[in-house]
Amino acid sequence: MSSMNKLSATIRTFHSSAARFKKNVEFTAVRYPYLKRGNYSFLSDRHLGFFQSILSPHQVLTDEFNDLSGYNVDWMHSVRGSSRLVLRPKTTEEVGAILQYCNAQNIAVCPQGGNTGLVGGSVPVFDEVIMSLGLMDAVISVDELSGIAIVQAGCVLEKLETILHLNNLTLPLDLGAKGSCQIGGNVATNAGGIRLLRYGNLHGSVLGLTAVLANGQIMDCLSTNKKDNTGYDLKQLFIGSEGTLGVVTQVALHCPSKPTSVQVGFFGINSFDNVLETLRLSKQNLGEILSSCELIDASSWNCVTSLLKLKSPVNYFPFYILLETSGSNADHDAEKLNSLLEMLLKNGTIVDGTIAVDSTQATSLWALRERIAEALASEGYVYKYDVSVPIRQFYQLVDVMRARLEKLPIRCCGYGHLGDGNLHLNITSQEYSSELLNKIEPFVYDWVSRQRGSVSAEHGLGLKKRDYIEYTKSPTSVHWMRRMKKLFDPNNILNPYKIFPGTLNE
Ligand code: FAD
Ligand code: 2HG
Ligand code: ZN
Repeated sequence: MSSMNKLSATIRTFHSSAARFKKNVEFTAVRYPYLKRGNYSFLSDRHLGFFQSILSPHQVLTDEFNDLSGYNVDWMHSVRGSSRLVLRPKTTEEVGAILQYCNAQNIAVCPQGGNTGLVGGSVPVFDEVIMSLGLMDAVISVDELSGIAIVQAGCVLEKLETILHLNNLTLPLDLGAKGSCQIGGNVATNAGGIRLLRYGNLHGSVLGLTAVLANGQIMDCLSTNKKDNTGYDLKQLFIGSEGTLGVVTQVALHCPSKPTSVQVGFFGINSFDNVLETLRLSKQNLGEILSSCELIDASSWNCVTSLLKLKSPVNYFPFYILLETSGSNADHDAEKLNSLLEMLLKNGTIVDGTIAVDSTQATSLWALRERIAEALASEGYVYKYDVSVPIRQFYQLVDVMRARLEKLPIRCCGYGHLGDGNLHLNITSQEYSSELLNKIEPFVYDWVSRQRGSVSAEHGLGLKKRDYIEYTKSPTSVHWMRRMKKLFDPNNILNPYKIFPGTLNE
């Protein structure tokens, strides 16, 4: 055991450094020629004149005077739209006026938060107008007693977390992109992340929201009641709707008390059977203080340590588990974790490990997990699969894909939210290769479907996964989703080409 000390409360400030590597990103319309532009209006001077009449100059960015590539290209540098206009509303009413006009003029709109999405949903496919929520970043209120925060949608997650901490509260969600992603984007994707194991997903934590519908109508569901059984819970429709049903402008979030004692452990493990045993015993022995249980395989560990030059306190193992506990009594929590570790070491379930002694060490341990996506992105093109699978089959898919792809990719690795059954299978190659893609898809989805998993556990469908929705959702469900989309957005102006296969306005 490298060290076994208790860690006082820690505020992790790790965030995405958005892998902005200079790469020439092919236009989506060129890479995927089967995508056809919908019959939308082309942007004219008259349209521009209208937007300029209701917004200030800094709220209207055009390609004539601005570099819009940061808005047109996704974080992974894998898709690229050709929008010529970015609108940056500051209020719900401005969002309403913009959408009302776009709907009347048949102008397609792509809502955008922090643009950290990983499925090509946050950028236009063709020339959709981008509605960027970044100027709507106010924290409207925080109430320590009720634990309720009301926030504008464009507030960056890390900023919100800092303010919550000042009020002895914390966020019910946390993810590696927190330095850039926005709470509205999180709600729109129903983001999961590393605390879902403890606090559940946003369907439970969001108490209310305001959304602007495609026709500009403002839907006020900004309730702050924890309990409200008055008819259909319409806010749920917008959670995970990926900008296709409405634009989220405000969110009321239920926030837990900030833990005063946080401990982070990092263990090396010899087999996947022992990974499962570690999970079982951690759940059993840590109970209510367990806040994360993340898996890293040797290939992901290699990538993050060698490409980002991160130091690992534990040497080479086939698997690593990062465990986090969050509680309110440091002695009690440390005693629980220490006796768990003693047991795991004694019975040979884990072979080596460390517990962070302070928040700096905890941050370094978390970096080994949270910066994997960034490390992989630096390797070239990344084929990302974010799947739910039964826990016993969690790692099988990685082995299956390695055997199938042999030497074609640079790397085929697996990591993710073990405690939630959410595997991140990542495959890298130097450049985008349709040959490799065709060897992966639809095979990978077929495999997940046979396990009765989900083809997208937390990243959503966006553009890249939309053709596979029916692999793990029944045709009846998809039929009713389409009906809902038609009802809320009959002209299909909101984030077209996303979520559903084909174009809805055909
Ligand atoms: P964007 O990427 O801008 O948009 C995502 C989708 O939401 C798009 O379809 C967009 O149209 C829509 N949208 C955005 N804002 C609004 C709005 N206000 N109203 C309506 N629609 C809107 N995801 C996880 O679930 N768990 C993780 O652990 C995780 N870790 C990540 C780590 C890294 C390093 C990176 C780069 C990404 C990670 N992600 C993770 C993915 C991503 O961060 C999440 O999907 C996040 O919720 C997206 O938020 P965003 O503000 O960047 O939204
Ligand atoms: C994470 O958990 C993110 O780190 C990204 O969801 C996953 O890169 C991925 O595949
Ligand atoms: Zn994840």
